Amino acid sequence: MAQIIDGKAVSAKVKEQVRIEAEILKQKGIEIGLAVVIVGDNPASRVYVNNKKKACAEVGFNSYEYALPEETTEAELLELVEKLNNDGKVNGILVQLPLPKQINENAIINAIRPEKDVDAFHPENVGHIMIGDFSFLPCTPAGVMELIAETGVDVCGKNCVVIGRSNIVGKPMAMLLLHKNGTVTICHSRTKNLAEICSQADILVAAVGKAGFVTPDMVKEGAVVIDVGMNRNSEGKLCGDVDYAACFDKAGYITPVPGGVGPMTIAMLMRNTLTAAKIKNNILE
Ligand code: BQF
Repeated sequence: MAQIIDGKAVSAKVKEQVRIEAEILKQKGIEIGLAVVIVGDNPASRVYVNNKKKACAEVGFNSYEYALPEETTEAELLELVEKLNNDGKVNGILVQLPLPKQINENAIINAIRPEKDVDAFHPENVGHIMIGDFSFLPCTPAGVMELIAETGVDVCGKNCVVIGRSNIVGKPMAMLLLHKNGTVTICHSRTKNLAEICSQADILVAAVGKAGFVTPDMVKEGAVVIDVGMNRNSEGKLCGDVDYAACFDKAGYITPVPGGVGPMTIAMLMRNTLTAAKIKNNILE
């Protein structure tokens, strides 16, 4: 029977640390600000943006929301990003993805000053992550590493399998596990023998985007199973990529959805924004 990894509890601990540090900076006259930009009215994006603003309030950051209409052009969004790049009150810039189809996401990501890129999506930060000399880690993979640490399982030498190869989760996730000396395999839609490869994982991270994708035959007895998925099932209920009920007895540790990786993503965004403020003010770690 698996032990449940409580992402809500771990995220609360991370946010409390951030809150304490932010309070100390405030006593020195340093306020921390996060700009949250949303384009259009995707309901899921609205929920995520609200979660980020709420977390800012909890840790004592100022948040500045910019809600732009669906028809916004790339030039208009670039103009806003440039304004935020030059705004001294803004330590971090978060542009909620996905963007409407007329806007090239890479063009926007490339325009964010790397020092304010709290999602760590800018190529300069991606490069730092690959080399291992980073200041910001991408929020979701960083949150997953915290959850793995919480289990007490040491990544060093373990078989780690990541399902999914997105720039936002799969690729940086593999890199962070590699930095901890895991033996890392990335599986994706073209992988042959996917189930067999997964079944050898001591640490399995699912970032596929398909409800119920991970079934018990893909889980090694006692494995750490991390579910990054955010799907709606046929009844409209939030669920991950892992068939949680079916895998529960076989896994050693498992994250629920909701209440697993999701809250950690938000907590790590708060940590990155704090880091951005510390770097700007020459407060070295
Ligand atoms: C929870 C996201 C897919 C695509 C773009 C808490 C969040 C979710 C769940 C949240 C996500 C997912 C975010 C829970 C932010 C995580 O209690 O389980 C928080 O707000 N997330 C995002 O900004 O963009 C996404 C998933």
